[in-house]
Amino acid sequence: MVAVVGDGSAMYGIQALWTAAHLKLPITYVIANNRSYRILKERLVSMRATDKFTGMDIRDPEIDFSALAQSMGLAARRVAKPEDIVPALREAAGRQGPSLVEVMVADGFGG
Ligand SMILES: Cc1ncc(C[n+]2csc(CCOP(=O)(O)OP(=O)(O)O)c2C)c(N)n1
Ligand SMILES: [Mg+2]
Repeated sequence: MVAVVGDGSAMYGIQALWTAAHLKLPITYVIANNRSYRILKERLVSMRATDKFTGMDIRDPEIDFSALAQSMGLAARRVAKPEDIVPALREAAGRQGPSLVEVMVADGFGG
């Protein structure tokens, strides 16, 4: 089973990773890390015609989701190159318990 979630959304319930490790659930978690709440920025631009973003960056400090997952007992890997995604997913699927693949993606606003 694969669960795909944004970095911001992942922070609403990151403790679920501990539960998955505790119960040894066969789930591969994929976090798309764009260091922001991109959807909120996109909506502001398209519906409010503004690019004044308040509290929508998750950068200072940046969150290391792989380290976060490892601290809760998951095998985890950060991927920054597209060609590394499939091997990382295969590796994760081959494990018994839960794994996390953190995929670094563009934030859509130049960063
Ligand atoms: C508990 C909760 N708080 C706030 C929201 C409002 N909300 C919807 S999407 C979103 C940002 C999601 O950011 P992310 O998961 O990083 O997705 P991105 O658009 O960056 O890919 C927020 C704050 C929500 N849906 N649920
Ligand atoms: Mg995000």
